[in-house]
Amino acid sequence: MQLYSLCFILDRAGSSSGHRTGRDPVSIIERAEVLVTSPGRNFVTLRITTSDGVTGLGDATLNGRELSVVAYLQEHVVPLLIGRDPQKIEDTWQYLYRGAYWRRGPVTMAAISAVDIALWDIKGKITGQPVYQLLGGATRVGALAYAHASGSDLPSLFTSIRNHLDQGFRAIRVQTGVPGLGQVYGVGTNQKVGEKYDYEPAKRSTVPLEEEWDSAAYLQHIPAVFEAVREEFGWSLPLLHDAHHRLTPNEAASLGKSLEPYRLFWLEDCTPAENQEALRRVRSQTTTPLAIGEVFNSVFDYQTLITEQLIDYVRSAVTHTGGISGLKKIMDFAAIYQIKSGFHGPTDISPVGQAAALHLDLAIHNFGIQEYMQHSAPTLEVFQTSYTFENGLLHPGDNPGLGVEYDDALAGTFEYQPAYLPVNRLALDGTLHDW
Ligand code: GCO
Ligand code: MG
Repeated sequence: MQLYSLCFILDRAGSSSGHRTGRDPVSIIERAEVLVTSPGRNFVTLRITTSDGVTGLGDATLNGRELSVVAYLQEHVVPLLIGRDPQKIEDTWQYLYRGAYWRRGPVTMAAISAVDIALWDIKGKITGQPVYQLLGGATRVGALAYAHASGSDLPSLFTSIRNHLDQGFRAIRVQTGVPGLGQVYGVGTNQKVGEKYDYEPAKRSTVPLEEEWDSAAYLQHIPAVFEAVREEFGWSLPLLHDAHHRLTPNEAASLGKSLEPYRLFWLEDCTPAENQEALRRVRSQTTTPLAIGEVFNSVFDYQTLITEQLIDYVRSAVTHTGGISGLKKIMDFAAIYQIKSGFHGPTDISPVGQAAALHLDLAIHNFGIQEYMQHSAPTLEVFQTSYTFENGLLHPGDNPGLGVEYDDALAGTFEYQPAYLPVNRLALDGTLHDW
């Protein structure tokens, strides 16, 4: 008994991470820094450094709630990382997930995602391989990307679609203004010919801005928009649309039906995502393909949706579902049910998160499409990326790891500023509605 205890103590002492899952590490995690910058919008980045001087980056941005993840990482994760073996990605994932006792939730999962992504970056650099090679290698030459096009009316929507086609996009998300309503989700400033799409819903402000909503007006308007877009741009262009969690199951079923003639690539977030059963009603009524999941953070959020084949696309962010390791598991589960990926890629996913998504896109067999909203020039100066966009396809590049560098000096010139996503109220009587 005494001998056993002694061995145990020696083993613990021999392993600086204090656990027994194999050989002693060659290097250990020496430092983990939580970096906040705001080149036009807020980003939170975790940088892990090993005792060999290898660094890895992870994206910990949770739009509008950034500082909660900063605190979670700083207070409860960074102290646990120091001394651990940077090569043990899965063990660290389980240690942070099961070890917290309080499972799931966007803050916890954004923090775990950042650690996971940073450790994949480090493993890539240690082995000299881009991350997609470590995930099994490329199963395609690039990831089909879709752009955001929008306009307050049809002529400005058409200009926006043309601008994106001119840039090489081969799939387009279509959002428009709704007659009678002011600013609505997804509609940026009207673009002129050749001008870049500009839409940032998280406005810098100490309180959220308010938008107004009317589901009946929206349901009346949208089918005519898609009819006009099909007439103008033909039938071969993949078109997507985001209803942003606003409809009841019955309204969503009716929208899906009314859009069937225009053969959408997908209808996204037609109902509030937390009620998985709601999708049964929608699914039984329409063949319009459905995508859901950008606010999910674990495989359990998808359990009914995947096993009952209620959706066609997993919309999750690699930054909110436990990183590359977490999202890969969801996609392997989804593959059994012929459900594909459509990973979240708006500008509130940092270039580090976008790169992580691209490595996964390239490696998984059940890839569908990748959202690509394109970051601003200042953001791409702080985060220098190796990913490319050619012929409508994204590629993560072949640098070891994720292929993203962080410019500390420049990042330091952009201080955090409070910013909130809008809230939505019904135009009729001011009732708070889903945004
Ligand atoms: C999308 C999303 C985003 C979200 C944003 C919130 O489909 O890209 O709906 O536009 O609104 O990520 O932070
Ligand atoms: Mg969306």
